[in-house]
Amino acid sequence: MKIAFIYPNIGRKEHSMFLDGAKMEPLGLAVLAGLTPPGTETVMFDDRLEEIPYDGDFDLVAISVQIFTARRSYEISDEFRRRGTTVVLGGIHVTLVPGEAERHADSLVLGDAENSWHALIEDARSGRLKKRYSCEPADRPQNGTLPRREIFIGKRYLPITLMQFSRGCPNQCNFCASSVYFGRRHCTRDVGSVTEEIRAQKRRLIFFTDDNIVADREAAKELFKALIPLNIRWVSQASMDMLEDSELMELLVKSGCLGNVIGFESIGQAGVEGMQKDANAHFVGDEYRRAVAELRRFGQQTWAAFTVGHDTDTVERIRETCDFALRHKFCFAAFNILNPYPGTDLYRWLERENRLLYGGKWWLHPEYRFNHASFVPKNMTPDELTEESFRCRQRFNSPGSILRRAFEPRTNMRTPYRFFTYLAYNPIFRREVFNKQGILFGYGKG
Ligand code: B12
Repeated sequence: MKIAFIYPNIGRKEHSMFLDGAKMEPLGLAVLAGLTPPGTETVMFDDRLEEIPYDGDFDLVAISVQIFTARRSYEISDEFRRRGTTVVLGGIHVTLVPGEAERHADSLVLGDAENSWHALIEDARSGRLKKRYSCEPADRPQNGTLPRREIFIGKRYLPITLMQFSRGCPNQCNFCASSVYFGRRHCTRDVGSVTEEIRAQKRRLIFFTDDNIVADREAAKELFKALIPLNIRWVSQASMDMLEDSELMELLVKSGCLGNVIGFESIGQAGVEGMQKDANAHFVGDEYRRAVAELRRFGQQTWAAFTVGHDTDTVERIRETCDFALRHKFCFAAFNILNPYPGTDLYRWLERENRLLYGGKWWLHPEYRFNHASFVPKNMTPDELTEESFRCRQRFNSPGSILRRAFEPRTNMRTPYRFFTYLAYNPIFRREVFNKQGILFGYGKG
């Protein structure tokens, strides 16, 4: 049996074959390949980097779908099915809107694949594929197997290894798709399996793609202790309440953490309360001064993530958010337009208030463009929200800003390695700002 795994693109710029720019390895597909029983041939195609071979001789095509790639995923699956190839769709978006996805697939996998992938392959082999395979989020991500990274060989990815220690996050932020997918569950892998995985690959720079690597503080401490002798450098995502535990922070630093994506989201108390971001509640009162000072003391090269467009935001407030990020010289920052993902409280709230644009299905709409407002904000027009958030990205990632932030002594200038990382990755993210802004979803054909 031969399975083709596919990671779809968001869309592409007009007159361009692919969305150029540096790409990271799609970990989920290597995990799926690792879960695949022996004796099954697996290949992977990354739509961001290469053509999809629709005429390939595959028994099964397995596509990973996120909301931003849904339109393109359906184009690809429709084209394969038109040619008679069986397609299975899985991933977070499929799980949140199965009724939509099933129109484009022979079979759906809802939830994590760990407990259903074997059964699906057996059924496919014997010609008894079911319409749906549902399973709860895995108790032990990867079920003790290791991702099969051979599927990435020959593709040009950034030299950083993606890996996972835990899945889920106990916080229930009202806009977050992950918290709907996982419920309030958070589960971890065995630490021994993680260290084995690190040793089994060559790179020393790891991106733990956890939703919140410090969600279970004791488990995180166990992991960090085990990482110390491995002498790696790593980044991940974490909530700022980790700063309440100094032992955790000291171990995090010793284990080689360069910094984390931290959801600051909003610089005002009312904004944080409105979105139910409990992890920030203790820190937002002084406009995050203590949090930023602590992060610096620990040498953290923070990627500050903001969401803009909340009911508490105005145009002025969004500008202040950017000023805040520039003032604190974060290593990186994201100014994401708040996006109503189906299944979230935010989506239901905006739907009730009749504020969703594009018929409520912006991710499928032929005119919706990446990084554009998909709902009517309370205190500005949708266009103002689109423009202001783009302006934040332009200001924060301007050459002058990159230079000014470079010389922050306790973070970017702490060691030559950190300085190099800063200088290597900032231009990449600057390019991404312009490459992706305003592209349409999908290619408009298979
Ligand atoms: C790492 C990551 C990134 C990396 C991408 C790395 C890469 N390879 O390119 C970076 C930082 C670049 C990134 C960017 C973005 N991301 Co992102 N990202 C993640 C994150 C944190 C982890 C994904 C991961 O590696 N998971 C680990 C693997 C093992 O799990 P998995 O892929 O989910 O696969 C498992 C199951 O889902 C299932 N499965 C998945 N696919 C398939 C397919 C089949 C056939 C089957 C059977 C099963 C199956 O089985 C797997 C094993 O159990 C997720 C959060 C999350 N929890 O998913 C957000 C997440 C996927 N990202 C999200 C978003 C919004 C974005 C951005 C659009 C942000 C922005 N505004 O710019 C961008 C654009 C993404 C793009 N396509 O270009 C959203 C998507 C929302 C949604 N409803 O789909 C998420 C869910 C975050 C969130 N909290 O809402 N992201």
